[in-house]
Amino acid sequence: MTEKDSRALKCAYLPLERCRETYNASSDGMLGSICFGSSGAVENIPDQLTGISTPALDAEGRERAACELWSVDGHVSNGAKGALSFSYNDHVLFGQIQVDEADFPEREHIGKTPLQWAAERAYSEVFALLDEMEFPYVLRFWNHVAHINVDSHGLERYRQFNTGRQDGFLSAGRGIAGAVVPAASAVGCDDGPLTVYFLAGRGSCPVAIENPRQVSAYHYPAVYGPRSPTFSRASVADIGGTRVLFLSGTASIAGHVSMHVGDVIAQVRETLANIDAMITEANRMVPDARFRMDDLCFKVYIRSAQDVPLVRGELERLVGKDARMLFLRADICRRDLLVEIEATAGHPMAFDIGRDA
Ligand code: 3EB
Repeated sequence: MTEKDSRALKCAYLPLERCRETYNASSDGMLGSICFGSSGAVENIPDQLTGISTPALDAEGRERAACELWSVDGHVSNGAKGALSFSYNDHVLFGQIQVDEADFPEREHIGKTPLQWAAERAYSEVFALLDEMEFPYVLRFWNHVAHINVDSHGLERYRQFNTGRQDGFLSAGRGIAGAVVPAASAVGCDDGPLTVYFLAGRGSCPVAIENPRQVSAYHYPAVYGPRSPTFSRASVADIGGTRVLFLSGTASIAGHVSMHVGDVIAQVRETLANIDAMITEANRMVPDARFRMDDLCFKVYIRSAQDVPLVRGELERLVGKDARMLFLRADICRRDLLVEIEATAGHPMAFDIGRDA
């Protein structure tokens, strides 16, 4: 294995302006690029970027536009299939799909809501692509759902999404519980289409990690909706010889119960305790893995922009002053949660989101 191969997958979190430069300089190995900004900001971004109306936030909680870039050393191939676009090399495939619910008027007679249809369609298309391209293993899914906590058709929209997502898994013949379920996050955006983006691999199934402090999400009881969410707590993937940790969105949940309702600082502490437990579990499950809290690069979803200074301060206290964290303003999928944190580790990371950029 050459040094180059062993560093196959790279990530960058950059301000939008820096992202344009990076894109032009190194577009050859670019797998995919997501831009997080206000709905006004994401209307005016270059074509190569996927815009999501989930604004990034500076250290004072002001909205700004930032990008998440996934790339590899060397050449990638690009493709499109229906609403999906994707890029890949021999080891890894990045894809994204945006589905407009307006294209799925309600099928009242079979009782599927537009969002449920959109989610089912998005997941069916993703799995059909992965079968065709022979990338059998999803390493990580990211989902953004507009108005995620709003009720419509008698059900909260996150719960509608869960039903459609699970039907997408089932219709593709994919398992909906246990070690075959990918890591994921599902949070809000201000408006616009349902966005699903993902990384997939071939060669070996990622190791799925569950959290000993939490009930597996795919076993949540029915009080959280008619279908359980289909995600694992984390995954460890082998990508061209490199071990990469993908921590799913993690919140202040113990067992299956939301903890510290109304107290954002206590929610941050509970969330970090969950992340700590998953790092321990990942290192137990994967021989020779030595992931550490201070290796992680964090994405912090925060319901209220005014909580940024408090949450940032607490995370710096718990993880360290140099902790890399991108803050995004998003509704969390349970109304009683104020913050959700995801992270990755094990791959090179270009992090240029300044404290007061
Ligand atoms: C939780 O632990 C908080 O539906 O894909 C975290 C990660 C959460 C992923 C998803 C939801 C999802 O239940 C919410």
